[in-house]
Amino acid sequence: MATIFSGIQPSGIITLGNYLGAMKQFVELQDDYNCYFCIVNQHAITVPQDPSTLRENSRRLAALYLAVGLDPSKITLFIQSEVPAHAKLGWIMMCTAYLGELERMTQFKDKAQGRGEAIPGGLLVYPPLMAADILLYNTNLVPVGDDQKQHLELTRDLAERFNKRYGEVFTIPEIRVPKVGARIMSLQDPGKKMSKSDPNPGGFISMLDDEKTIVQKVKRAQTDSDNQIHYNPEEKPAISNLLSIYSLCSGKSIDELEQQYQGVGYGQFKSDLAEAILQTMRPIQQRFNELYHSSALDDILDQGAEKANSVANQTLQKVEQAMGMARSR
Ligand code: AQP
Repeated sequence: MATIFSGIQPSGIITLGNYLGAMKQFVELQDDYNCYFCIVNQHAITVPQDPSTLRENSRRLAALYLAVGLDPSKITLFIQSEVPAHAKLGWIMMCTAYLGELERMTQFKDKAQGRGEAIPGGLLVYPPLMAADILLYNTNLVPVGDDQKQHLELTRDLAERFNKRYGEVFTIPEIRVPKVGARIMSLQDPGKKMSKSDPNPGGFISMLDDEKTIVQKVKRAQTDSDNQIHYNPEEKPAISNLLSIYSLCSGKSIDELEQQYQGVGYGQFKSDLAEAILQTMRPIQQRFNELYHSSALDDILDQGAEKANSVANQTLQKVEQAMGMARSR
């Protein structure tokens, strides 16, 4: 069975964008792949985090992974910092990467902007740590949103560079990006992707927002100048984004939705869209509430860490052996 690895940062409460772009695919894949899903808290600390909020968001994220439909008897769910091999291989991948290629990463450029001299070093070396996350599990496929494509290409380059120098140690992973929903945009600025750490909460729908907040956020979402419900991401980015969200939440195709809303105004469209989002979120939030305080969640994370440690340590051993870092007796 081929292996999947994917991670999400507990850098806030995950958004509908994270769900539609990443998590929804995980659920579809869990029966056919050997799956590792990770709460990447070491990535989250590449920008400052409040300790109690980080702890809470990590637990929330664990509960949400399961609440969306992942089955712990089929998948391995764990917290990155509980598997020390990630940081160890991360260092080796940092030594494999070149400064120029790290500086070219668009996420680094975006996140470094406006920080003056106080750019955390972790922002620059985020991609080699991500490469380590993936390579430790001999991953064949990485399901992610469109924004992570560049990091994935770098992961492949680093793995190939390492294999060329030290022998065939790493499996070269493929990327899987969904056809629709790969990049859900901000509700307030359709030129920017929806992000859980957006300082403007009107830009994103959090997976734990209450019903009133969701309805309000959809009502206030930006639209385009004419009053037509038509999919055209270049000319009508705002309404096209809402149509993608509607399509993914309702299961109706974009063509079907365009037909349904011919001659209908934005008001009715938005109120139906809010209802489609609520129908997607209600069962998830209900399962979340059951799981969040349960000790079963800790048991699942303990078992996940045990399994992940055992696989990751084997890969790390191979790497250290190949590089001459393991002592021979
Ligand atoms: N807007 C999005 N549309 C589709 N997919 C998205 N993803 C993120 N935003 C969107 C996908 O979600 C997964 C987890 O992302 P992450 O938490 O590791 O980091 P990120 O991509 O930087 O996500 P955020 O929400 O924007 O986090 P912050 O605000 O902390 O930077 C990935 O598969 C990602 O592609």
